[in-house]
Amino acid sequence: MISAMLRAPIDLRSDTVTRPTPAMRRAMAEAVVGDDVYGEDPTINRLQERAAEIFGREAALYFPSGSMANLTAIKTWTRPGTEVICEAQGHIYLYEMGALSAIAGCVPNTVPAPDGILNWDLIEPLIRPHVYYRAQTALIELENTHNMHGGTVYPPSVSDDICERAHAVGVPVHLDGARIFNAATALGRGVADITGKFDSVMFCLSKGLGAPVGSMLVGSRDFIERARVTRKLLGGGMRQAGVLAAAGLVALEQTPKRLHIDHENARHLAEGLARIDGIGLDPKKVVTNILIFELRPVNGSPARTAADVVAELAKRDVLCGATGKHSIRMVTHFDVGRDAIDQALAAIAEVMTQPAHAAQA
Ligand code: TLP
Repeated sequence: MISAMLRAPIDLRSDTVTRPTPAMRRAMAEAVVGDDVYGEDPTINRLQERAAEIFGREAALYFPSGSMANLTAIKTWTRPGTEVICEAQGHIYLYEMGALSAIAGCVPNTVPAPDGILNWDLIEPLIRPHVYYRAQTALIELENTHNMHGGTVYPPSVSDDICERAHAVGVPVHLDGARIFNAATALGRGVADITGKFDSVMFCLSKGLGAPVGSMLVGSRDFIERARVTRKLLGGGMRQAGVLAAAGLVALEQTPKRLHIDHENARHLAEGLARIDGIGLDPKKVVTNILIFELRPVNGSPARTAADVVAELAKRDVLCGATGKHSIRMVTHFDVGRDAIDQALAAIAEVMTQPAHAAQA
C-alpha cells in the first residue's frame, strides 16, 4: 500500500506533462541570455536559426505556447471580419478559447473530415466568392497530427495538394504542427519535406519533444517579421527567456529520433485495450502517440461513462482524460515506458470488469 502511494502516477493525460531531462536542466542552468525584445538573447536566436534550418525556411520565432503561436499566425494572415477554414475538431476551433474570433476577429468556417484529414473537395465549397459584402476566406488551417482524431497523420500528397490549390485561389495555408515531428516519424520523412508547401508552420517543443515550455512559428522572413509585431501585441515579447529556449534546443536536437518509441508504446497500449471487453478502438489506426477509445455496452450493461472510468483509473494511479461522454484519450511520451504501459493496461482491465454502477456508488 505504501509503495503504491509513493509510486509516481502513470500520466497518460498528455505529452505536455513531461519534465525536463537532466540534459535540458544543465543547458538551462548554463544558458547565455539577453533581452529578446531587443533581439539580443543568443540562445533564443540560436533556437530560431536551428528551427528555420530544420524546416528549410528563412526565419522562425519563439513563443511561450502553441496557442499564442497559432493565434499570431492567424492574426498575421487575416484581418477582422474574414474567415478561417479548419476541420470541425481542430484545436484552434475547440481548445484555444475562441481566440481566433475573440482576438483576431475572424469567423471559423469548419467542416468535419474523416479522421480529421481534410482534402480539397471538402475545403473548396467553403471558399467564399469574391463578393464585397461576403466575409472573405483569408486562411486555411490544417492540423498534423490531428489531436482529437487520435494523432492521425496527413498523407503529404494530400496536404501538398491542399496548399497548391489554395495558393492558386490566393489563400495562404497555416499548419498547426504541434506534433509535426510525430507525423514525420510515422511517415519516415523529414519535417521540411512534409511541410514545405505551407505558408507558416507552428510546432511545439513542449509536447512530444519534451521541453518544459515553448513553441515555434516558421515561415518567410517577411512573415516572421510581421509575426514578431503581432506577438508583441499579444504580450508575448519575452526578455531573458534563453533559459527556456536552451531546453527547447536540446529537445529539438535530441528528441525527434526517439519518438518512434512513444508510437510503439501507443500501439502496444491500443492492442491491449482492444482486447478488453467494453472498449472499442482499432489499433491499426494508432500511428503516433495519441489514442482515443470508446466505451461500449457489454453483455446488456450500458456503456461506462468516461468520467467514471477516468476517476476509477486515477484511484489506481493511472491518469487520462475524457474527450466525450463515452470516450477517453491517452497519450504516450518519454516519461511513460513499456512497463508503465503494461501496468496501465492491467489497471484498465480491472476497472472495466467493475459493473457501471459500482464506480458511481
Ligand atoms: N494540446 C493540449 C490540449 O490543449 C488539448 C493537449 O494536451 O494535447 N495545437 C495542438 C494540436 C495541440 O494539441 C495543442 C495543445 C496546441 C495547439 C496548443 O499548445 P499550447 O498548450 O502550448 O498552447
